[in-house]
Amino acid sequence: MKTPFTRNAVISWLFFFGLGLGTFFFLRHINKGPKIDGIPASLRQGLERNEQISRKLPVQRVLEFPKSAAVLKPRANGKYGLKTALDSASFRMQVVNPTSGDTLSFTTDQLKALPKTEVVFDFKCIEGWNQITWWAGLRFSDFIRKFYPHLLNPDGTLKYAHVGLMTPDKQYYVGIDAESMMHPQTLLCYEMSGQPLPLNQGYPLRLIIPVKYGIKHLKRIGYLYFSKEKPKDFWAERGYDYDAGH
Ligand SMILES: Nc1nc2c(c(=O)[nH]1)N[C@H]1C(S)=C(S)[C@@H](COP(=O)(O)O)O[C@H]1N2
Ligand SMILES: [Mo]
Repeated sequence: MKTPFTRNAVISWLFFFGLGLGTFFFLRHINKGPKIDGIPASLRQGLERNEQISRKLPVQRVLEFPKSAAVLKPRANGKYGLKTALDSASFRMQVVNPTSGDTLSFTTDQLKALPKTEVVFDFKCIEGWNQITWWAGLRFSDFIRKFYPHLLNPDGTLKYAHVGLMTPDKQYYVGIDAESMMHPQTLLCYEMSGQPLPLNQGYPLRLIIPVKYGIKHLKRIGYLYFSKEKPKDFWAERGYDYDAGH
């Protein structure tokens, strides 16, 4: 009769016990080491290596859907930078010109004069939910071509590697690679589901950048700037992936 304690069974148990113990000490070792922006340095380096690889590939277009597929009232998520009262009459998007240092202020009416572009796509939050939503605004690339053509290379790419955005109170801020910002699906957005943006979803102006996770879709754009270095980023400082593309 066979017992559960055959030689092979014992070897297997010891093998898996050793593997578990090894994993435990390996993870403990990683966790005790130096941290970069909230996570172990080796994990951060892993994220950065992924980012270097994805930077070498062109940013793809995300799939678009018919408007009928969009939810009517998309869920609102994240209030950082929206807690300060909004004075809509004095609202401006302030853009710093990196060559002259001058700041230009844009009203939403000035921006609405540019061609209106719509996108219906699957909005994904890193918390694990997603929904098909419908947005309208102007392409960021159209904005640059109209107001900042001197910031473009002859091939149409931006001369600066990154764009930074901040809420008017500077409590929420993101940094985005220039290629994703100049992507044709990236909008300075003023409408959701065919209506003006609700206050908690970024009225009067927010970023919609379908090639990135929700964390990068900054609501209530107060400041926009161009940078050679990575701009500071609220969630990257708290342990998340800086790139947040998908
Ligand atoms: N100003 C600001 N913008 C923000 C956030 C925030 O906390 N503050 N949260 C982000 C996150 S995590 C997500 S998922 C989306 C959610 O957009 P929604 O409220 O329109 O669903 O907004 C992003 N933009
Ligand atoms: Mo999110």
